[in-house]
Formats: sequence, structure tokens, C-alpha cells
Amino acid sequence: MVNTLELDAVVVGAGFYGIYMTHLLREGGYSVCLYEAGEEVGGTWYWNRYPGARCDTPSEFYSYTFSEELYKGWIWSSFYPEQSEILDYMKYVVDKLDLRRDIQFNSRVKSAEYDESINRWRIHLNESAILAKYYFPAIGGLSTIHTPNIKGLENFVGEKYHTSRWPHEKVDLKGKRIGVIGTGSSGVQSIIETANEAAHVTVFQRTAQYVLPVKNPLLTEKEIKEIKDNFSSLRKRVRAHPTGMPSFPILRNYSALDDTPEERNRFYEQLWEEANGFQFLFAYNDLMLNEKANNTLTEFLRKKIREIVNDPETADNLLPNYLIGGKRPVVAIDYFETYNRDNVSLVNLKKTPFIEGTERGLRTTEKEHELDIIIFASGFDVGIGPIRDANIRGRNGLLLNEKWENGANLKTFVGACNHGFPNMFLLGGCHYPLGVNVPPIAELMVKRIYDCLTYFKEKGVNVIEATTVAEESWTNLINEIGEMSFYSKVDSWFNGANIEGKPRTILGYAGDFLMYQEQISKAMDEYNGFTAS
Ligand code: N01
Repeated sequence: MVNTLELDAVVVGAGFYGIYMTHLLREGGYSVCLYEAGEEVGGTWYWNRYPGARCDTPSEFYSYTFSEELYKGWIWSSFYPEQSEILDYMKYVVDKLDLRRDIQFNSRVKSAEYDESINRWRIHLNESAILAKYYFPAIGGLSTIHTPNIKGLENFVGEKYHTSRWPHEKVDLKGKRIGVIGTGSSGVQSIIETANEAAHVTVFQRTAQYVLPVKNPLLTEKEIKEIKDNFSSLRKRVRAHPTGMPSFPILRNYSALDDTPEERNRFYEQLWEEANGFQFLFAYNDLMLNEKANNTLTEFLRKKIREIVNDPETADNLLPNYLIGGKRPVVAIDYFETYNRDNVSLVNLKKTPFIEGTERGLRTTEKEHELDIIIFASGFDVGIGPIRDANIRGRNGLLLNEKWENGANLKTFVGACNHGFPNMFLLGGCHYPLGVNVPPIAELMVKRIYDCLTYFKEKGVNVIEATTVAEESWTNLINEIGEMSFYSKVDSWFNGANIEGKPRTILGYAGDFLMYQEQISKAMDEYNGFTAS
């Protein structure tokens, strides 16, 4: 017997988007429940608990800003927060907002379909279904894991973990032979951390990465006070920065090409010593816009790798060769230094690809690598995977994933809305900004969507739906900006190229945060992109 509960709204996923949406809906008098597959809140930070997991956005800006009391009631310990601290922050938020009574944990939503006869979403969990007027999947773009398709992997007798499904119990890495597949943000952090404990770490690298140096000092009492005292200007400062991280100003407001090579090199050396993560990308005002300017930085970073890594062959294999910023830059403490350890070795999969998994490990064209543990730091089926898994059917039973043709025909209106899927708002995921700090975007978009609901509610409207014109227009904008940006010039998850056979398409908004706010305002201010009934 299936019980059917009736609500105004269902939210799925207790990350930054889902929590804020639930809060606003409840404050606005809607009956709402947030369903979360995990046993706690946190979203990304609940699932990604691999060794070394940390955020590369300064903690000061990796927070909600909609409430002064909420902001000031939490004190971050360091400049870049660790996974466990962010998880604690999110628990603090839901407790402070008293949201737990509207959250149901251990509840994976299996599917949802729009019932046109009653204008309601029917949302299916394992044992029950819910009818809701509004549906808000806040399931994240990076939640469907990707694991390389290596023949014979099932024969491996050791342990296997994906970074995004890391066990909650401690995994004993001490004295183990560990293979890490992948050198994105998760891989780099895992490699550095596991090397401290493992007998040996073998890194299986497909594409070499630019990894920017960083330090992570504890915040002093003086800094914490300053952060709190500056709250009144915080949101303004965040929204005035191209990536929503105002601790990284443009240091030289002119082209990198306008300095002499000697001066540029001196300046880059200084920044390397300062080790302030993403700050490098804002050294000059055109590093992310002009390929020649970009090359000055990538040349410098390759030189640093050669200087740091003792073994010339390993150094050579670690040299990236693409536009920095075209794929997500990685930030870490002493990554290249890790390759000088006796217990770390590198396999360049471009030279010696995988042949198969074996009982004892992984065989490449060079040899069999014997391992006790394989860590898959191999990323995600970004954007499209979560929508496929969510099984969302709109009018006439059309699956959203079919409408999008698995990504080949991806279309949205402002990332959130789809023609044929009335009263449904995707929070985060496709067509949201690619390179911008997440909490400020979540706040901006959740509030925009909430205001949109209020606007139509006050007019007595029951059903709103994106028009095809609005959808085409937003999608064209995404594609035009994407094509102009470095994101279309480098293979990565930004464009679907990280997974063999995945349709290549720009998955997100490639402009900066200022442009995004302008475009969103233009697209949503008059609500002309919706039909209402
Ligand atoms: O995933 P990724 P991630 N055979 O896709 C390799 C955020 N994040 O989990 O580069 C062999 O970046 C793949 O190789 P290639 C952040 O936005 C933030 O690391 O595609 N290798 C790559 O090296 C980030 O961008 C933080 O050629 C294969 C790696 O696996 C996003 O999450 C921390 C392969 C995947 O890298 C995703 O990061 C962690 C195959 N078949 C994550 N398939 C911080 O804030 C893939 N790879 C610090």
C-alpha cells in the first residue's frame, strides 16, 4: 500500500541550494519537505569525504550571507575550510534555521512525473509517493560518479573506493599499496594525503594538471573580527568579483603582455612564494581572456614543475599543455613536491594506457601494478548524469533526459526551467555558472526563483512554465559565451569531454559572476519567459 502525502513543495538534496530553498519556502508559508538520500545534510560535503578533501574557496566567502545572525554565529578555523568543517557548518545552518523537522534523511527520490490532470508533481520514494505543486531538484551537477571502464576490474581482490563515495568509517591506508586514478581536484588532494600513510602511491594520470600552490593558515582572532565587522559590505563585495571570491583582486589591471618578460617572471615568482591559490589567475586582467597572456603563465608554471620535481622523466610527464582556466584549475599544498617522495610514482596513461584490471592490481601496456587499494578520483558525469538518475517526466510522460538527448540537445531557461516541465525548478547543475563560487550563486538563484513564485502566486497563477522562446534564447546565450571562452578549447567536464562517448556540449555558464547577474536580471525581471495559467 503506497501512502500519498500532499505538499506545496518538494525539494531534493540538502546542499547549499536545497537548504536555502527549503528555508525560504517555509518562511513563505508553503508546506515543504526536503528529501535527502544521505543520512545528514551537506550535499557535496557529505559525499566527498576522501582523505585531504578541502575547499579552495576562502571560508569567509564560502558561506550564506542572507542572514547576518547566521553569518556571524559561525567561526571558521582556517582560510580554506576542510570537508569536515564545512559539513559542521551546514549542520549548524539547518539547526540554527530549525530546518530538520522539514528534512527527511535516508530518502532517495527514485522518480517524479507531472500529472497534468491535477497539475501536480508525483514524486516517488521507495515506499511512498508525494504529490506536490512545485518540484525543486537540488541534486547537484557533480553527483553521478564516473568510473573508468577498465576491462577485468571486477577481478581485483583489493579494496576500491570512489572519492565521492568514501566510506564513513576510517579506511586504513597505512602501509598499503595504493593506486589513484585521476589528477583533478579530488585526485590531487587524495594523492598528497595518502602519500603520508601509504607504503606506496601509484598515480595514474591521463592529463597533467596545473596545480597552483596554496597555504592554509589558521585564522587569527583579529582576522575573524575583521571578517565579522565587514559583514555589511560582504554581499556587495562578493557580487562585484568575477568569481565571487573578493580575496583575489586583479593585481595588475593591465595585460600580462605589457610587462617585460623579466618583470613578469619576477612577479610570478613572488606570487608562487606567496602561495595564495587562485590569486595567480588574477595577476593580470587578461590571463583568462587572451591566449598569449595565458601562455605567459602556463610557461612559468611548467618551469616551476621542472624545477621542483627531481626526476626529469616524472617532471616531463607532469607538464600540462593547455590553456590554464580552460579546465578547472587545481589548488594544493606541495603537490609537485609529493613526486620527490620515495613512495610515490607516476604512470602517464597517455604513454602507457590501461589494458585491464587483474586480481592483484592494474595492468598497463608497460606492466602490472600491484595494489591493495584503488582510489577512483575519476570525477563525474557532470550535469547530465544526475538528470538521467532523477527520472523526471514532464508533460506527455517525456523524460527530461530524453528531451536533452543525453546532453546532445541540452536546453534550459536560466538553468532552472524547462518547457514541458511546469512548476519545476532545477537548482544547480546544467547552465549554472562554471567557474564561480557556489554559495553566492545558490543564494542569488534560489531567491530569484522564490521571488518568481511569489510574483505569480500573488497574481493567482497556479502553473508556470518556461516558453520555448525563453529556453532557446538562454541556451543560445550559454552556447555563444561558452564558444568564446577557454572552456570550449580544452577537454574537461565543463564540456563533457571527460567521459568517452558523452555528447560534447557546454554544460554551464562560462561568463563571470558580474555578467551572470546582469543576464539573469535581463532574463527574469519581467517574467516574460514564462507562460502562466
Ligand atoms: O573530478 P575531475 P574531481 N582514465 O573530473 C581522470 C570540484 N572539486 O572529482 O583530466 C583515466 O576534475 C581525469 O582525467 P582528464 C571541482 O569543481 C573541488 O577531481 O579528464 N583517468 C581527471 O584527472 C572539480 O573540478 C574541490 O584527462 C580518467 C580525473 O580523473 C570537480 O569537483 C575538491 C578517466 C577527474 O577529475 C571535479 O573534481 C574536489 C579514465 N577513463 C572537487 N576518466 C575543491 O574545492 C577520468 N579520468 C578543492
